[in-house]
Amino acid sequence: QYTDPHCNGKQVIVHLFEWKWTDIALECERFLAKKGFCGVQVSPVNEHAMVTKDYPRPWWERYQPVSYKLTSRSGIEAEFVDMVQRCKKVGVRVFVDAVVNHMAGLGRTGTGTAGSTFNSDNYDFPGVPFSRQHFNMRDRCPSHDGNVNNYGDPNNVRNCHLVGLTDLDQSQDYVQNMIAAFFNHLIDIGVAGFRIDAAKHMWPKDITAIQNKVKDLPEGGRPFFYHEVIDQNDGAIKTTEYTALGYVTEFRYCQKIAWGIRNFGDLNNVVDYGWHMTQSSHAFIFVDNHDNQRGHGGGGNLITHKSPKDYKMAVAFTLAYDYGFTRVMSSYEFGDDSSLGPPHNADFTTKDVLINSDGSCGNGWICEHRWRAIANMAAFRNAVAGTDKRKWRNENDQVSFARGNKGFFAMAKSGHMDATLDTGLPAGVYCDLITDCAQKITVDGSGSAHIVINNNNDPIIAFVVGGPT
Ligand code: LAG
Ligand code: CA
Repeated sequence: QYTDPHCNGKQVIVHLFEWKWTDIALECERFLAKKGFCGVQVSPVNEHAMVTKDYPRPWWERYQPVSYKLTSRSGIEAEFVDMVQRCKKVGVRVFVDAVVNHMAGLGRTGTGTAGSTFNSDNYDFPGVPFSRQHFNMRDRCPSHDGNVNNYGDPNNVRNCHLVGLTDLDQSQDYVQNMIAAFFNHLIDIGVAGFRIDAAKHMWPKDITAIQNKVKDLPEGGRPFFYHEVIDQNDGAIKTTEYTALGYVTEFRYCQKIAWGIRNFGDLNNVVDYGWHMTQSSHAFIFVDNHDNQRGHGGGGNLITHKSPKDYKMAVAFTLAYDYGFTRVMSSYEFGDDSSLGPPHNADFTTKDVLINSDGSCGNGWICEHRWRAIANMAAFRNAVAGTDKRKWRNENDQVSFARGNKGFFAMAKSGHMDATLDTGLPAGVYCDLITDCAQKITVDGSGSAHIVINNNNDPIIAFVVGGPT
């Protein structure tokens, strides 16, 4: 249940972090559909605080909801509707980052992005409306200062205020109804599913109650759900508490793939059930996300766009491998400033995504999802979906494997490889997907092929049965 992303079997979504709705609509039409992406995770769509205290308009203001009206820093409701419809028309679905654990943080008051007033200190959000009685108060929260501060205690994690954010009580019928109405509004518009922000900080039974109030998609079927649960074997909350509710984020994979790229030997162990990693059919995976790439939630020594060669290998490998449901990150430049909002004009409106003539992005947008070693691997993952991994080889800082008899993938850390390998694929001439067919690979009648990698920037080769020729 809740595990079908409703995109015709496609396998990869991209998080266009902080993009405006107008730009996402264009990207669906000009790029994502063609490359075989299933969908886009968009930044929170609902009304949020405009933070100026502490920092001028940080990205994280969007994680401080004011109401469920659909005007945000990414655009107004009409633009959102237009985007969802245009993307859907070309087969690309929209997944909404749903922030429903909490409303804005204590100490914040004023007017939100849709014009609603709010006063967090009074727990007053008339734009919904929510008031004091709908929140978890100190009587339900066992921590001394009201904040989440003991990850060993589920009551503390789920009933206290996460970093001072006013914590909704989702056990109440009224609160469930408001959240379900928000979701149902989005489903009416054509959204295919939800990322549940801070799911770790909500009780699974309360999320289930909300899901039970959410309608089927207009075309039939339950919406796709993936729950954000940071479980690094370091607290009381486990991803397995959420697998009945859809997919669950698997942050241990971020750590494992970083180790694997730094030391190819560790790629033998990138999915480690001894480490309690979530079963493949419920693991929602990514190399990095908008938090841990800048040292927020679950951060650490991860691989990001800041080391492009390692990043391309990490993402390409992830898309080739037979584990989980995959999301690709698409970032903007932030240097060392972990609060910096998206590229913006002087009045803090978000800048357009500029597309250069070579297909890369400008105006401060990184667009990892357009890097060819990443973009072209979506088609690989789509083509090999459902197949097992075979012919695994990992030696001399080179790794290669087949997916069933449908695809073959190889990668060389040094940028050089020259080997004759058993691919297990039918005889024929195949196109390397990474180079858009500039390189061809011949598989002989015994399944053998001479695999050559000579590219220090994109040290990867990938080809599939039924691909371009
Ligand atoms: C998430 N997943 O569970 C989001 O992925 C993550 O980005 C959110 O935190 C968090 N949960 C709450 O939705 C982000 C920032 C925080 C930020 C918070 C609220 O990582 O740093 O907190 O959004 O905007 C900020 C300040 C805190 C302050 C708090 C309340 O950094 O110092 O206490 O606001 O005013
Ligand atoms: Ca909570």
